Amino acid sequence: MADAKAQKRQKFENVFAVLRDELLAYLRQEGMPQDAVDWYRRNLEYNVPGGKLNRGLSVVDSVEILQGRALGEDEYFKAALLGWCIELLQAFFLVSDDMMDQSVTRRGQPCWYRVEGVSHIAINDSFMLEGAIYFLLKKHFRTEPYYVHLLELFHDTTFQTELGQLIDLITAPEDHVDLSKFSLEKHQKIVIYKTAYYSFYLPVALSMYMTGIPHTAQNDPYALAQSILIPLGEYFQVQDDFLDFAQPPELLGKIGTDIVDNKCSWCVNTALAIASPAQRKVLDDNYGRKDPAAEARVKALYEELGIRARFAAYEEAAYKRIVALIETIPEKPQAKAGEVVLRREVFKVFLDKIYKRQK
Ligand code: GPP
Ligand code: MG
Ligand code: MG
Ligand code: MG
Repeated sequence: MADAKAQKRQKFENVFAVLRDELLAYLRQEGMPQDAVDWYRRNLEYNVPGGKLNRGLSVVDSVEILQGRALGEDEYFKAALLGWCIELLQAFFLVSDDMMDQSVTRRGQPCWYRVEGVSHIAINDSFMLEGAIYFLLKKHFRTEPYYVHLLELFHDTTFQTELGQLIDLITAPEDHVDLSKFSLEKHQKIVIYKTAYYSFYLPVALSMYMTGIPHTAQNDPYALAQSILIPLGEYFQVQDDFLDFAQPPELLGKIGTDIVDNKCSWCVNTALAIASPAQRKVLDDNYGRKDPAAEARVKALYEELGIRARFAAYEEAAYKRIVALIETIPEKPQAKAGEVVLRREVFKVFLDKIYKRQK
């Protein structure tokens, strides 16, 4: 079982090496100097493959489930390529997010902008991770009837994520802490836009376009998929917020910055809803301060308020709610010969990957 999982990951990772080499060959073909080729290789290798690969692998899983059979070689390569395009998008976001959040570590190593000699070049490096997506899509999908859908999906999702990042950042000014501006409604908006679209809707929608699921005015399986995947993504980002506070960095692979960064996180919103006036004062005085002692006081208050138990209750309720949403899809969908239709399994597999995750 564990072996099958490792093999699956290895097979997927092998595709990355092919794509990396195609990108580097393009730089050489353009006559870029060797140090530029080496730099791009290091950017790609440092930032793209080292994560959990949930998003990328879920394109492959979803295409397999929708087709209801093992994929042929070319089909596998294309699904994996789309998966790697999401991982490139994610790398583009994370390299720049870590600069904006002034984070220290990511995936168990220093954030890219903190690597010796990189610094602000990381801004351009993040753009070049994004550029890789469109280079690869053009090279491999240009003649497919769904090419324009892929482009639109990546463009729309990127813009949605940037909107989410904008509200995440302006709700967390560095120089002015005002907890009365936070609310769970605002939090929900932030997390849906900054995380749910690109992490959950995007991989499934890509697999639906690739398998040719049609999209008509009377029947819109893409809207149905979205109605499940957005709540799933919301749940995932609440986990991210909780783990930022609760999980030791050695296990999480990154050092949490939400308290110091004055973020409108699920934890602070939950604390605000239940704090006594005295506890509220502790939050007002210590949240969003660049001071480890103040951060420790906020963490101690979270413990006192039982944020861990609140999160456990949230997680159970979210799981049940999402299972019920998944059950709105017919258990045995009627498909005509050769027609691909949406299946519960796509969503179940995705939910099971993140339920009670530790990192
Ligand atoms: C996660 O927020 C959101 C993103 C990584 C999207 C960033 C979007 C951009 C347009 C740059 P987070 O800061 O909570 O993530 P983490 O905890 O991994 O730093
Ligand atoms: Mg952020
Ligand atoms: Mg961050
Ligand atoms: Mg976070």
